[in-house]
Amino acid sequence: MEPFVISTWKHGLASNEKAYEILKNGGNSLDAVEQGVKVAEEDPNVLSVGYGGLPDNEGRVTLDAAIMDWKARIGSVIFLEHIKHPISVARLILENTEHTVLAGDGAYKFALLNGFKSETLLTEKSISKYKEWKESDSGKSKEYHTEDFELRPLSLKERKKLGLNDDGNHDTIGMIAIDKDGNISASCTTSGTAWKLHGRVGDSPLIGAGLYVDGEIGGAVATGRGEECIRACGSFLVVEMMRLGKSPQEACLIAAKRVVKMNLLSHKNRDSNYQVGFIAINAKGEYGAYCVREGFEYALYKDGKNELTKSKFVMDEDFHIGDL
Ligand code: SD4
Repeated sequence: MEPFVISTWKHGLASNEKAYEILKNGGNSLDAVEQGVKVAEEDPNVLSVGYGGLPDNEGRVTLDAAIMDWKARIGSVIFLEHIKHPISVARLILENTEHTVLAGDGAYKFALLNGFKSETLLTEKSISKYKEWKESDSGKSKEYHTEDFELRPLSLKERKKLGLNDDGNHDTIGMIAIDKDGNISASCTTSGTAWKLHGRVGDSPLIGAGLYVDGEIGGAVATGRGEECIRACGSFLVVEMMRLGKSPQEACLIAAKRVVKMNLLSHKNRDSNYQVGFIAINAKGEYGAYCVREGFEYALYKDGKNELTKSKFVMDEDFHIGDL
């Protein structure tokens, strides 16, 4: 099998570089997806992952991460503070414990016992953004995207004209890799929604929501508003659709439509202006992606090329709720 890797958003490009290097040198997909997303975790300019990630409403950076391999091994950390690489703590849970999930203080103590350092994850930039939010007194959590991100994105030309930055560092980094033996693993890691209620957990560390792998079928990961993905058991749904013979792209489309449907069903008092995106790989080595509305991009490193592609989306102008 020719190995390759796919990940979410523009910050996936740098993470793919690391993962692909491992795959190309004969490494396995589990190492690739752990080492790959660590690149985003340690980048202070990625405002939604690890170090530099934006804090919750109490000014605390609380991290969620999970990893799963083709042997159905799982590691997940929920609401972890002060640890720069939550994905590696998740990996240790997968390798060295009988458990699948550790949360909060327990996860933190487990990390310290295993040699991780306690660090401040706030940066000057994240502190200043937190202060701005506090002063704005909006009192609402926010799906944080880079300044250039809009739910209806501006064209590149328009962005350039407005002088908006183009670093594209939005959202969770989620990654799926298939190695030379055809084995699939997936990972995701995030600081979650900016200014979230203290204690809020998104989809990323929840197996079946933020990610899922069945070694015989394929793997999927999700990004976007965790609440909506959780409602639909998004990543599990993608894998189950592939089990029924759908291509990764078709499976991601079905999951994106399910997200929309479940959001509508539950929408009372809830903002419906959200994004959720899925990426997937099947065991044959095919890949696909789909999202709820325009704006989601994924990074694919395949056949020697690492490229960013705009995902297809459900809600275009022809969208009718009756189609779901
Ligand atoms: C969460 N899915 O915590 C993650 C973060 C994300 O846009 O991707 N936000 O809900």
